[in-house]
Amino acid sequence: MILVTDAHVSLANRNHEEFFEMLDHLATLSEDVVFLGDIFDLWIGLPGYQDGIHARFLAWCREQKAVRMVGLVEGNHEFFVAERHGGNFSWCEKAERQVAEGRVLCVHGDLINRHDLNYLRFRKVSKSAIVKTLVRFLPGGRWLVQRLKKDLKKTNKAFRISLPRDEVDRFAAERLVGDVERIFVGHFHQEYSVSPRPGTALHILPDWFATRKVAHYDPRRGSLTCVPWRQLTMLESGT
Ligand SMILES: [Mn+2]
Repeated sequence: MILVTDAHVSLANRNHEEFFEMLDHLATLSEDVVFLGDIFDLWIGLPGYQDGIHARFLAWCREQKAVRMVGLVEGNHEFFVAERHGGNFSWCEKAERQVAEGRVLCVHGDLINRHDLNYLRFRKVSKSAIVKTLVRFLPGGRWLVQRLKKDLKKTNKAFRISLPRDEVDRFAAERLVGDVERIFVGHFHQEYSVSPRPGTALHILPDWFATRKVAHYDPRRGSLTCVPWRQLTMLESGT
């Protein structure tokens, strides 16, 4: 399977054309695809708040789920995607999903750091039904979205700079139990791996936004490679 995380695609970031170029390429491969969240810099899955790039992405997923597994875990920059657009994916989750017969856990990662109370509070409010209703029905909805963008920048900054290693290690130890032998995490924009027990590992994957890398994981062999997406063909022919 191919895992893509933290692409932070937006017209302003000028990375949408390359992102869709990558999707075209992924469609030529035989791999399942998991999007680990924050694929878009901002995606509010409500009528009137979506851009063409969101619709284009959904169309790709809808088409590709017929020939492969296409999954999405919402990131902290994505709102109401699971509940409004889940049908476009093989599966779409707000927080996490186990795949490969339960042996692989996919999470975005924004809930790992329990010490980041400001953020956890913000997440609760911004994803709540009340805010959803406000955004939908009040004329102030647009303003609220601008505010949301600012808050996202603020809440993300502090904990992105330093990886909360203790919290990540704790999460790995707590969740690498039972059938789960691998955990894939995005969100932190830096690579990190920890193995609390032999045969188990949690991997924080590189963000597509800065590195253009994706992860290739083979559940049968337990092998993980992170490469720039343009090298995926070589990887395919090499194995
Ligand atoms: Mn994130």
